[in-house]
Amino acid sequence: MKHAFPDDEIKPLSCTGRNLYNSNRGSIDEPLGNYSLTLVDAADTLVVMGEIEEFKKAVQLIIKNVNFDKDVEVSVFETNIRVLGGLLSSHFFSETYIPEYKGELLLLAQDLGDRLLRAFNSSTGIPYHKVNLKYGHFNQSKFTCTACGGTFLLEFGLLSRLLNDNKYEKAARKSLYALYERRSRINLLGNMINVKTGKWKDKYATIGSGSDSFFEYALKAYLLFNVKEYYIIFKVLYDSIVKYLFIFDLYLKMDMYSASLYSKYIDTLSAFWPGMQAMIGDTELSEKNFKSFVNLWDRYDGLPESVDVIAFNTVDHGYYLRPEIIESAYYLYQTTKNDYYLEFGKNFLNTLKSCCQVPCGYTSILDVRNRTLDDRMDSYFLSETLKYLYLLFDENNFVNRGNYIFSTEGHIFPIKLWERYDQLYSKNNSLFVKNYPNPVCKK
Ligand code: DMJ
Repeated sequence: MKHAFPDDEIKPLSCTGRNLYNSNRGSIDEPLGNYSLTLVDAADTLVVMGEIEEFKKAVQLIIKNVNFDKDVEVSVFETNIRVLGGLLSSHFFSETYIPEYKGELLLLAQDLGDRLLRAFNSSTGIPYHKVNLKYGHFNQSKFTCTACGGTFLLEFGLLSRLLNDNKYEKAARKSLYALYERRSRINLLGNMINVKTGKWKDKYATIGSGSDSFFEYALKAYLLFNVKEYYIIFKVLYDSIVKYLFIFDLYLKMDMYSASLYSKYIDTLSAFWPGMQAMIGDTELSEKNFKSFVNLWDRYDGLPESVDVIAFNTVDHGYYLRPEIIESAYYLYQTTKNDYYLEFGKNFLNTLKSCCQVPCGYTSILDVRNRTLDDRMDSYFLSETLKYLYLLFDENNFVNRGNYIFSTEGHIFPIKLWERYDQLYSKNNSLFVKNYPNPVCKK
């Protein structure tokens, strides 16, 4: 806050801020939007860590400074998971911890939701990849990734229920179904799609980069809202992934039609999968997969962004402080209570301290082979990585005792008796009936 606010992120080596106007890292800079990204993304971590006074200050700053009426083009997916999700989670906690709170964060979330919604105006219902927050134009690129089209149900579903307006969840469902309906005969999805024609561009199935949170949201939307159709989508795809992608305790990229090997590279994002498997009780498979990532972690003292699993070399050599491996350790510890995961947590913490602690925070490693440092600390480091690490050890934390679900960005949403979508909107809910997903694969 001292060195970077109101910018989006801190450069932890040079102790300055960065935002959309000085972004220089191509697509990995997509989350930037000149909306104090790290503050919004990380506010609920303060509550998890018991820093309620700091949380109150953060909420005041968000209310006073953040607005979305800006001529900036942002990633619809990233803005949803990091900013809209952050606002919603902080909204819930503000209702509990800030007596004078009047719902200002929900109004901001509504405003942002309306701006993002404009990107869903495509012929398939799958959102354009980017949208201009002020004018609503979308980027001319017609391609987007599977996760980018299928990671809205939690945030948009909550917004619909909190505002009693079904338009958000309706758009999120339509996009999810549009992708699901385009699965192959063997129930695999591709990784990149044309939002205008609905044709796959990247015809390989993966649980990693570009697809990961699609599966996570189908499952978690079922858990949060108790809508069985979301579970059917999850289960149909999950079974095929385990059947066709799981080889040598890792999930490889396979051709979505023939299930033949597409690539021998795996990416660090796929380390979230064992955590999700632990959630559904597939512990044995989860532990096998998790140990493969621990082997990589031990070998490189960090998890390289991408690895060739046959040559056993790094392909993208950076470790960007990502949360997935510690997220999975957290879930596995919650379900097994095996000290192995606490030991891994200590190892993770020690590595972070020794490799990455710098004057103004923690920094990414540019190349794990020679330990050169970058000058970046992505907002998810505070929102996710440190949250899961903290919760792994703080067994009696209210989150571990309560009924909550984590969004893909680690935001905390209460599981309660949210009204089911079909009950709430049964009168005008043609989408629900018409597009009921068919779990039997198309011939
Ligand atoms: C986060 O923004 C989310 O976890 C997302 O689903 C995937 N990538 C980053 C963290 O690596």
